[in-house]
Amino acid sequence: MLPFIASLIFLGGTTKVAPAPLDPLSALEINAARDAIRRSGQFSDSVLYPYVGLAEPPKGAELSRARWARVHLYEPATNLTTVVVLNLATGALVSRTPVAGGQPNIMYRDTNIASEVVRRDPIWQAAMRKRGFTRFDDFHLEIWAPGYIPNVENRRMVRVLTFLGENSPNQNARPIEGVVALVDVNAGKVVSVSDTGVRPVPPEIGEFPTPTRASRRAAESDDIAIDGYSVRWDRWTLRIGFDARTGVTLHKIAFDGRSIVYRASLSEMSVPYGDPDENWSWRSAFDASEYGLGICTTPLEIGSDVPDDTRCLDVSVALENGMARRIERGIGVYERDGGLLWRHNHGNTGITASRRGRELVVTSIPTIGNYDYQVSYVFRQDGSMAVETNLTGIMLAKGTARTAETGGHDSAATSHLVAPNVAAVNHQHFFNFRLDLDIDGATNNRFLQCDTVPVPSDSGNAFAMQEKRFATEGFADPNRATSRNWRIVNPGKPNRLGIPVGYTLLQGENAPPLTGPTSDARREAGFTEHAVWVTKFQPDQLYGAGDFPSQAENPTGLHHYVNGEPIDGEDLVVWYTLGITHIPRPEDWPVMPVHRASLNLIPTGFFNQNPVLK
Ligand SMILES: [Cu+2]
Repeated sequence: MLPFIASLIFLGGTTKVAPAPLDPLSALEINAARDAIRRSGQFSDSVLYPYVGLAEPPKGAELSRARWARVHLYEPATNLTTVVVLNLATGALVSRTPVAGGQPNIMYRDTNIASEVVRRDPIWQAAMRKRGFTRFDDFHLEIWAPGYIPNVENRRMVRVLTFLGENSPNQNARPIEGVVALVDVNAGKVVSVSDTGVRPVPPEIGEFPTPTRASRRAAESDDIAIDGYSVRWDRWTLRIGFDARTGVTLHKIAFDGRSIVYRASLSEMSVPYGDPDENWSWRSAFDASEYGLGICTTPLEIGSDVPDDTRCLDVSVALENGMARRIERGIGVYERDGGLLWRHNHGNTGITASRRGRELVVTSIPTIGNYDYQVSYVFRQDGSMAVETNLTGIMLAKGTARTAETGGHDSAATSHLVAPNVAAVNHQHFFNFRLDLDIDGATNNRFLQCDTVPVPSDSGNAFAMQEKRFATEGFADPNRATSRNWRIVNPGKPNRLGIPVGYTLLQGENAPPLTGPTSDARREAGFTEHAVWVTKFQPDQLYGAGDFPSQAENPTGLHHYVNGEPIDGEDLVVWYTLGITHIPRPEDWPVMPVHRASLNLIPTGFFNQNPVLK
C-alpha cells in the first residue's frame, strides 16, 4: 500500500516519499546540503558544519516553497562563521550571512584538539603529578564552552575539566578538583591552566547498573496513527519536527481540527553553577546553542525510557563534516494512563459516574555530557496539553576534603556533600520554550494577564479576576498574591457564551535566577530574567538567547526582541522560561532520580463545556 503515489520521487536508486514541508531534514537532504555547499566553491575544503537544519517555510504558506536548509559553516583557518540558506531542490544558495560575533556549537574537533593538547601540556601534567598521578592516559577530559571571556572575539576557546577514569562506569564521579585548562582550539594551544590547589580525589567510582535492558521493539499502540511525521491520536492532530539545535519541534497542534499551537519548541537552555571558585564561576552552559539538544539526542531505550508499545521515529543530524548521522529511536510517541478524567458520586442514587483518562506523549532525551534531559509534550483528552521536563543523569561535582558535614556545608553552602569527598555544586536549570500560539484558526491573538484580588468593599468574602491586556510586547512574572496566570485568546471568535476562545498558561514549579544581578550568567542569558515574554511573531526570532550566544560580546535574545511592537490582535509568540533550583542531595548521587517540572496549557472558553462527557 502506497498512500502518497503522487509525491513519490526517485532518489539515488531508492524510492522515497517526498518530505512534507515541516518534516525534519532527512539524511539524504543533509547530504544534499553538503554537496551543494561543496559545489558552490565558496568555502574551503576544511569548512565545518556545526549545524544543519530545516529553514522552515513561511508561516501560512508552507506548500508554496521547495525545502530549504539552514547551515552554519565554520572556517577554522579564519574563525569565521557564515549562515547559509540553500534550496534543497536546486542546490542553489539563497543567502549567505557572515556572523558578526559569537561561536557555533562545540564539535568533535574541539574535543579532539583540546584533549590532545591538554594531555601533552607540561603545566597540566605537573598539576596531575602534584596530585600523585604519573600516567596521563586514564583521565576523562570534558570540553566546555568557555563562558564569557573579554577580548577573545577572534579566537575559539574551550575549557577542559579533568576527571579520573577514562574507562570508568561513571566518568563524572571522580573530578580532579582545582584544575581547569583554557585552550585556543584553532591555535592548538593551551592558553593557561588554572590550579586552585590540591583537593582529595573522591575514592568511590560511583558505579550504577548499566545497561538497564536491551532495546527492542515491542507491539505498538494501535490508537496512535502516524503517517510520516504526522500524528493523530484521540481528537488531537500534530506534526513532529526535529532540529539539531533544539531537538523536537511540534507543528500545527490542533484539537478537533481547531488550531491551538502553530509551533512549539525548546528555544534555549542555560545552566549556571553557583560556586565562587574561579574554576567554577564561569560555568554556565547553553545546552541548545553550545552543544545541541538534537545533536546530543540519544536512542530511546524501549521498556525503560519509554513503555514497551512506544512508536519510535529515527532522526538525522549532520556530523561536523556535513555528512548525515542517523539517530535511531530519537523520538518516541506513546499513550499512557492519564489518571482520573472526571468523576461525581450522585448523592441521591449513590451511583458514581467517572471516566479514566489517557494521554499522548511525544518525547526525546538529549544527553548533554553529564546530564540527561527528557523533554516531553503531553496531550490530554480534555484539550489540555503540557510540556514536561525530566532531569536526570549525573550531577557536576567537585572533590573536597570533607567526608562528613560538620556543622554546615562549605563555608558559604554553595555546594553540598553527596558522597565521601564529593561535593555537588548548587546550580539552576533554565529551559526557555517558544510557543507560537494561533488560537482557533487565527494568527491574530490577544495576550491577557489575569490577577485575582479581593473586592475592596463590604461584600464579605468577594474576590474578583482582573484582566490586563498587553498592548505591546512585554514580559511578566508569577505573583502568588494574585494567583496570576496568563491567557491567549482569539478576540474574533467568541464561544456560545460570548467569551473569546482561548488557552490559559498555567505554570508549575518555577524559580527566578539566583546568581547576582550583574553576573555573567544573567547578562548572557537575558531570557532568565522573566518567566513569560510576549513578542510579535518574527520568522527569524527562534532562540531565547539569540542566534550565537556562545562567547558573544553583545548577547541578544528576548531582552532585545521585546521592543515595543504592538501585539494586540497581532500574530504573537509566547516564550516561557522554566527555572529549577537544584540544591544537591545525597540521593541525587551517583545517578540522579528524575526531577520533574512542567508547564500546562489548558483550554479556557475554547469549548462550550467539558469536552469529554462521552
Ligand atoms: Cu541539576
